[in-house]
Amino acid sequence: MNRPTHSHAPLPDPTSKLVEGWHCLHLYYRVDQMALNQLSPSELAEGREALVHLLDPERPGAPARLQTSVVSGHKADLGLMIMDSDPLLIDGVRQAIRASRLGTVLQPSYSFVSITEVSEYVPTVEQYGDKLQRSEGMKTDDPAYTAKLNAYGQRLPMMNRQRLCPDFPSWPVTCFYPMNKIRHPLANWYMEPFSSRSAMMSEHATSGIKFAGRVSQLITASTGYDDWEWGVTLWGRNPESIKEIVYTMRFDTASAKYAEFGPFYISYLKTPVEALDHLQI
Ligand code: 76R
Repeated sequence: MNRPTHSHAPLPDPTSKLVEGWHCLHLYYRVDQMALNQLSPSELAEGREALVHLLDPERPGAPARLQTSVVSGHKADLGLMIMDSDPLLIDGVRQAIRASRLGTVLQPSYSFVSITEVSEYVPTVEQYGDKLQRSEGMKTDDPAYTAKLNAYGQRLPMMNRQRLCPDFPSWPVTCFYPMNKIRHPLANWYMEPFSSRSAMMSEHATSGIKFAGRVSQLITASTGYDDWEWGVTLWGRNPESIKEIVYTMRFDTASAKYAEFGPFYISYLKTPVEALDHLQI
């Protein structure tokens, strides 16, 4: 973007919205059985109804994206993934849960705050062309080269839209975990030149593309927003693909040498009604 830099130029209006893309919040809750036991049947019914409405992604005023899942293991019972251009609309869901009849029942166990981004390693059309010449030895006068370049140029705006304002897949299994690129004296990602980081991310992308149709990934950025640098959300067509992609990527140099990971949450997509039924609320 070309913004005038002389001192009299007006600055953009202060805003909590991003110039492009969305805010993202992953929320995890554990059911407190003691609190649940204390609700009367009518309070419980009221709480259930309010929550089902609140978590309905189609209700008026709902955040742009809202997905509910039930979590395996003791880390959590209920998982929510929420996205919107307005961070306070997202946070409103969290506050409404807390303030509802089920607010004492659903105890927060983990959260992760991030924003969408187009990674600096997504090649521009020009960089993609350079890559075809360098690594695939294609010549610029080859019609196949022009065809590939045009196809990429056509796909790129859609791909970037999906990175910034993603549709959530409805595949049954989802996995979330935060990660960093390490800053160890012997393996410091941030001391590597862009060219070598870019080459490693290209290797990473190549290994990821093999999972097309089985795993859908969304990388959200959290440097400055949460305790890790990225959040990784995966949706799997089946459960084994999640294990397979995470295992396979451990061998990419970008992961093998430079990545460290936080807690993993594996969960199964459900409608709010199904999720509450499953949690026996
Ligand atoms: O966005 C794109 O699809 C372009 C290529 C690409 C980038 C730039 C890409 C492709 N990733 C990118 C960036 Mn990824 N990714 C992860 C993990 O478990 C691990 O070892 C790592 C966790 C998975 C499973 C995964 C999957 N990726 C990133 C970044 C940001 C780095 C930065 O900006 O500095 C991280 C942290 C990260 C981590 N990645 C893909 C995948 C898959 C499946 C693909 C192929 C997507 C496709 O084109 O279909």
